[in-house]
Amino acid sequence: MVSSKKERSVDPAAQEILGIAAQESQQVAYDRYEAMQPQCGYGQLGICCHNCNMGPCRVDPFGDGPQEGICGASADVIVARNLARRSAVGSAAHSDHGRDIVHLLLSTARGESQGYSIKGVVKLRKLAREWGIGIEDATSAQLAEKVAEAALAEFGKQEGELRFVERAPQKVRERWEQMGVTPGGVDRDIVGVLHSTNMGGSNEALHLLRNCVRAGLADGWGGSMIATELSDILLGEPQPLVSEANLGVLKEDHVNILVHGHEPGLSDALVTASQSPKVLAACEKAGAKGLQLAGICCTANEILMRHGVPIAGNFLHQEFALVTGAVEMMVVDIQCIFPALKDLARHYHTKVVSTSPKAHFEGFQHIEFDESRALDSAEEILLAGVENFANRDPEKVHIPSDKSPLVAGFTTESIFDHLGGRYRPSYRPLNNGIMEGRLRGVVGVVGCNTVKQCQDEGHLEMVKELLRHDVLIVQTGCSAIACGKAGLLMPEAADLYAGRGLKEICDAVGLPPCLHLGSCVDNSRILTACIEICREGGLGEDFADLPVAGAAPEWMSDKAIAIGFYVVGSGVFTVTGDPLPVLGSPMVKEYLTDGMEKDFGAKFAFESDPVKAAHLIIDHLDSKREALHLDSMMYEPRPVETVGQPLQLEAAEAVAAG
Ligand code: NFS
Ligand code: SF4
Repeated sequence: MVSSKKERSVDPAAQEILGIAAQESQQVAYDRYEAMQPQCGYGQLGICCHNCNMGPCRVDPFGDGPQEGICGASADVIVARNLARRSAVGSAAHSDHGRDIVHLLLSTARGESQGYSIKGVVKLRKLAREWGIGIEDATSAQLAEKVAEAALAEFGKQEGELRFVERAPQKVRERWEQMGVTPGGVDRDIVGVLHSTNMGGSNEALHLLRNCVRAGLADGWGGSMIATELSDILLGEPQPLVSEANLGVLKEDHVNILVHGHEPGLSDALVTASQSPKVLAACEKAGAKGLQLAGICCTANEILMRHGVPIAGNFLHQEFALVTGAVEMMVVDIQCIFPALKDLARHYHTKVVSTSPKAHFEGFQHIEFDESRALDSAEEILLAGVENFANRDPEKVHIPSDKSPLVAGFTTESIFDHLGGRYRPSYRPLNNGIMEGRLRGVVGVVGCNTVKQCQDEGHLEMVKELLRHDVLIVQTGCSAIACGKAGLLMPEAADLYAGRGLKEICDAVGLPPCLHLGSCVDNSRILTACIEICREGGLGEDFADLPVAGAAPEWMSDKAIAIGFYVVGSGVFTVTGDPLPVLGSPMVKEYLTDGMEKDFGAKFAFESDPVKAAHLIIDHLDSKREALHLDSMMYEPRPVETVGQPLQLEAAEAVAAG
């Protein structure tokens, strides 16, 4: 039974493309998902182990068959061990990305890269001060070299704690200390957690679950935070800007080149190279009006945040983009890339080019990106894309017209400026808004798309329900793109979706009700924003006190597991759509969704209905508000019937007043 287009995605561009893919007999992920049914129940429940060659072993969830593996590992241990591995893999992915940024900053500081300069000087000086790196009259390059060396040492650190641990509130650090999860070195923590999952290693579920947190914290307060801070230093601190999202950003009369993946180093160089006279001349010669660069997934978010390059789509759009028949080249680096792209590339004329020494793909062309000649490398890649314009088959071109304007480029620091004004930057208005009951709280809605849910529906339904209840939304990753495509990242969205209190705040300071903070490593910006909220005062001194929460309604990647563990491990309640793969162990499920709170100040909830999930969050925010003795909410939630229509307060009041 093939699911309908509408069951697959709420995005009209996606629905249109799914129709075209079917007409042209092209498979996309949803088709492979259906062919995969039924999926392995042991895997879904997390009770399959192949950690040694006596296995694979599985535990019978109905109690008739084996209740432990050949070595004696229980379902609890197997489930927790599998989860710890996945948390470590997610942490490794973000952290290895962070490491590459550090190397690029280092080579730029030493004059060994091409086309990069140190753009975030303010942040560089701030971080140098924070880390006690002081050199009298140092140039930016000298300071950047020292900061990069110190950051690099965070990965291989063998003693002590990660430097960014000092940023965490005292109470959070005390809990980590008690639980033995304070991150001490990015690589060391990840290796330690992986080691614990080796056959005959740790065989206590609770210990393994603490290791899930430890791997996560090494990501959030280590690899990801380093990635964000050093990307800002090297490539510039994002500032709010306007752009567009969805497949309608592709242009029929242009050469369309997409970047997909995660590392900002390559995509940033492609942005620079896309303006080179040589590339533009090549476009003209090829008979194209110009070059349209656009992005998919998090590398898209990186160049959106810093250059306003439009977004072609989120995770599941990687295949849809090729089905437009109008993409000359897709340049990929690392993470979230479907190897299946090669099949669509064969049917259409698209060249798919892998560029990272860390990720090669059968059937893609590999052109390795060399940062010592980044601009030349980027130019060569683009020229090969332009050349492919001649191979485009006009018969196969179908570009949906859908696209939406959006505002992106928010950071912990730029929210500051927006809220308090450039001359009095402060989180005070935000804290006051929460304290006086105009805002219920702040929620991070983040994460992926998955074929297990209707694309974007979870993100959009949850966000709209929260907005209606006066919750300010912060976003990253594919969730931000989902909301961008749907118009929720515009200031006007406050009028259409926000409750009255949230709308008043958005109108007063000119913010959209959903703030796009960047890529998934930029979830670390949510941590630093929470630090600022605590520091500003009035809402508690611990993340666990704050009326805040996290959500990943359509998560799919191991990176999302690591993020979940550092967010919950830092004291912030988090709801996932699909449950984590732990249902084969009632004990593990109970710990994650309940017991964890006494150890870490927060817990997970699993709820696949996005509106119900939003209400779990709303109840959570209200309980935190109550514990803080905050004022009750100033206004009733916005009535459901008015969602999506302009809220004409003045007019409504005038009528009411007669
Ligand atoms: Ni995050 Fe980004 Fe998207 Fe999920 Fe993949 S792109 S790092 S993992 S799918 S949000
Ligand atoms: Fe089986 Fe134990 Fe080996 Fe896992 S580690 S495969 S449960 S024997």
